[in-house]
Amino acid sequence: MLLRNPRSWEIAEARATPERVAIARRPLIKAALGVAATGLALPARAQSAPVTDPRFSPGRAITAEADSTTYNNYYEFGDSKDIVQQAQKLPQAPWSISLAGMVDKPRTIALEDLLTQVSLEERVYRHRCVEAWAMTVPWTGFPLTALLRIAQPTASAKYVVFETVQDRKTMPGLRQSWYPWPYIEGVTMAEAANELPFLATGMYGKKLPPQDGGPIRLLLPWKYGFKSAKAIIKITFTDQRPVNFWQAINPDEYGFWANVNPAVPHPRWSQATERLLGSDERVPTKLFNGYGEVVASLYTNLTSEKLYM
Ligand SMILES: Nc1nc2c(c(=O)[nH]1)N[C@H]1C(S)=C(S)[C@@H](COP(=O)(O)O)O[C@H]1N2
Ligand SMILES: [Mo]
Repeated sequence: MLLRNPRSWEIAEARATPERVAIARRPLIKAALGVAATGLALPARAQSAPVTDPRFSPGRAITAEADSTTYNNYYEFGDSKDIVQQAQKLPQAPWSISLAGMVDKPRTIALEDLLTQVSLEERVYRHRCVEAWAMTVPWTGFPLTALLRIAQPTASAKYVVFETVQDRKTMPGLRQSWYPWPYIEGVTMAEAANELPFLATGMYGKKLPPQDGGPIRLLLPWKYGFKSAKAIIKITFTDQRPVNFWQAINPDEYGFWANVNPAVPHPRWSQATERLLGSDERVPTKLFNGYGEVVASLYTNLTSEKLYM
């Protein structure tokens, strides 16, 4: 685990650690005490479960797995929230990802090979959909920065573009030809190099289920949820700003940056509050979804851009 100075958005762990994660960590604490008491050294890799990084304590309760894994946005499977059953049909293996465009060596890498080159960790992130529902989920995966080290983008690359699989056999939504398939999303290289972007292969300590983007999806927790593309098969480095899926559909309502901001309403609804999946409680939405301390500096010189839609 990386050690860094705590930031002000990291609240005291004792207060913030959700029960599930706290329980998961207990054997580790015991193991550490065991070392102190007996003087026995534990093998360095004594525990194989990913280490939970306390810096990503969410400050709110974790959404019940039964809620976050049954209420989904995944237009390839249809435009309802109830796509779980259909999504089970999407094959999850074998899976590979193309590293394309402005990289030292364009190539396709098997997901299992990619996973031998990164170390998995657990992060609890808040997720805020542009539709104003929100969830809090423990994800397993690795930081996008680890993928950047593997892909080796060239100095000309300015953007990273993520592309979702198009599986015509299992994804009925692809037949709706007015949508600009494939689903693509993108961020700037500066955003990609930030510590928050995360590639998830698991949630709640289990394999990432297909309805939530299995076998591998992006998470950009300070941006509206549509930026967090699912089922990624291609990552392209380019000097051209991509037109993402929702921006292509409706550029008056959805843009490239899509940073969460409660003060900037969607043209058709307020973004001031959000509804927590499960309890349906409404809570105030925060600028950058509460991650401003980590990401706000990315935007200080971009005042002429539409950063919040
Ligand atoms: N490929 C793909 N990725 C996608 C979407 C989608 O329709 N297709 N929906 C996005 C939206 S709008 C949200 S809010 C999140 C929802 O993730 P979840 O279903 O795991 O909660 O996925 C995002 N990623
Ligand atoms: Mo969303």
